[in-house]
Amino acid sequence: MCGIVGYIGNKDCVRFLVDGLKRVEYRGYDSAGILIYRKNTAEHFLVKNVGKIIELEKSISSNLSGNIGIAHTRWATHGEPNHKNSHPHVSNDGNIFLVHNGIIENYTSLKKKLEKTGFTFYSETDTEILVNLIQHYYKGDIEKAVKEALLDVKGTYGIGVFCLNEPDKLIAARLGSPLLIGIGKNENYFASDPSSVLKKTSEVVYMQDREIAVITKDSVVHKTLDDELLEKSIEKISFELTDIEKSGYDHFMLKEIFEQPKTITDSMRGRLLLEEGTTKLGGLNEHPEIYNSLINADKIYIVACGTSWHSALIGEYMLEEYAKIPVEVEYASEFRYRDPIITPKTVVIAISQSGETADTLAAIKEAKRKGAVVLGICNVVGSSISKETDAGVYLHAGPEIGVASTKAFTSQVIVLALITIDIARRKHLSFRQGYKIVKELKILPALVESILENSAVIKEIAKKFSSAKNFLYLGRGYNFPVALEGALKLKEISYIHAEGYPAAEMKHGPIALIDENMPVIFIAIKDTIYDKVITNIKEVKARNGVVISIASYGDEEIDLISDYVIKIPDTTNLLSPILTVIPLQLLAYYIAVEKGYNVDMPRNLAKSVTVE
Ligand code: UD2
Ligand code: GLU
Ligand code: MG
Repeated sequence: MCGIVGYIGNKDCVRFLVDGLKRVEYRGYDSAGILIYRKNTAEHFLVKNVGKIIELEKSISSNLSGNIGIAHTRWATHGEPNHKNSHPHVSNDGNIFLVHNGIIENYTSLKKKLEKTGFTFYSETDTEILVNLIQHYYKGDIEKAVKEALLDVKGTYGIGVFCLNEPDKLIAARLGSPLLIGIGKNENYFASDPSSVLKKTSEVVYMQDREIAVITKDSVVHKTLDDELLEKSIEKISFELTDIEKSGYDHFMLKEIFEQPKTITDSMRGRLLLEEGTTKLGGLNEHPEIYNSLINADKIYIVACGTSWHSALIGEYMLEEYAKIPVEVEYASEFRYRDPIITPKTVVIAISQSGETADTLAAIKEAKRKGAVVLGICNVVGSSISKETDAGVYLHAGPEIGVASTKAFTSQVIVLALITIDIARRKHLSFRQGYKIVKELKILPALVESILENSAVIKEIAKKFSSAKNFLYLGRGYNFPVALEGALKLKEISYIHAEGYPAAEMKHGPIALIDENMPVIFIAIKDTIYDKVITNIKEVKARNGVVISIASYGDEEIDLISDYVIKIPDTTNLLSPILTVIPLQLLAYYIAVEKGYNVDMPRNLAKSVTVE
């Protein structure tokens, strides 16, 4: 969840490490720390601080310099976010330093063992156990000691190790937490995310589970934990520096909301076949046997968490309506533990922006153990889920940095629509029907653009309601999951309690909450269930509720029964979530800004949830 960065070379690396941490700060920002080694004086410096990287920066003295270093930004799992729990952690003898991303699950038993041999622990972290376990095995060869220690460990880790006795090398290793090596000239780097090294190099080697790397300033040796030498290939980072910068926007989240016309286009690029009234997904066609399993499946499970779970629900509606395959959407964490029924014709689709979501990864492993074909829908190329799945489709939406997901959601819905149309067209969907949807897909980016151009209206509404204590979001059909997503966005960044419901469910309970202080957001576009939604709006108005409607251009009736209306263009039913969600993303964003919160780094959250 956190971020780690390391440098070894001849240059001063303090700035590089701090900037590298800033690139991944959105993943965890409970505390940060840095260990710097200065070769010519053989001195080392350990600086830590609680809070964001800026706090660390404040504690770094202006004359701190060195040519080897490891750095960490933490998302606390074991022990509160205080100074002593911050990384880098140091071994009892002061010789070994460790940054760690993940969880050492058997740390209690390891701790007992180490305590018996005289070790003392100063923090509450699992990480401090590991650094001392490495000391325990250390007999003058740090690489060997790390390997031996890791063979005792259960859990997940991406680690960077520095040993004062062997200051010409850094050790990196991974199991379950992402890690890569950046290749430079007379210097090398490691990082949990490519964005941390991109300023220096676009050439990286992605590490896989149970691999270890010995990094010097001019060499990198890759091995398995069992000491087998590995030939690894160098890959190019697929995005550029501008993709991970705010480019003039106040927040990454706002940039990412406004980027959606482009990211939606990118998710569809090369995948629309208008002349044939269908779509084509290279990632599935490349694996015909796997894809056939999906086409002929008699049941699909979609497993996901959070926002991806909401896109999965939309996928369920699409696949059942058009591809006519029964779909069940499960929280990945539930799926894993409840012995799901997997038959030879069951296919599992896992959705995750980061491709590192621990719950989803665990669900995939469980599904595979039971013999299911597993497909992935991920954004991050080369991520653990993309590697673990039999085949899949990338979103190609570019790095998403705002903690609250926006552009990944719309791209997930796009990809689910593309898969649905291709399968449906192979079955019974007519050319005319397919053509109509593909044509709508083509103009979708322009429609999103037109909603974004009207953001001022939403900003005004946000100002009026920023002090509300509760919000209710209601929608039906394809827009029921959008109601859930709108409520989640508000919770995540504005800390306002919000609930999403299918509009008709309101009268089975939530209606009791409605009074003049309760804003109710209705997704009431002109679709097949429009009339039913209008009835629901009237029910709210009859109880003095305040109604904010997301409605279709040209709908005048809705103006009469709503207090506020946000008008958006129409599209075909299954694609409507891509348009209806945009005002809800903006509303949550503007309310959070109005309340003065840190939109990109909401409290207690982290971008990719790599712990279960
Ligand atoms: C590929 C290239 C794209 C472009 C295009 C041209 C990549 C990543 N994509 O896109 O850049 O050159 O071809 O036609 O280089 N996969 C999984 N699990 C997942 C996601 C993907 O196994 O969760 C696999 C997928 O089955 C495929 C590969 O990763 O083998 C790339 O998937 P994609 O969706 O990017 O494929 P495509 O053809 O759209
Ligand atoms: N489990 C470690 C801790 O709580 C590492 C957490 C992280 O990945 O940031 O310190
Ligand atoms: Mg179903």
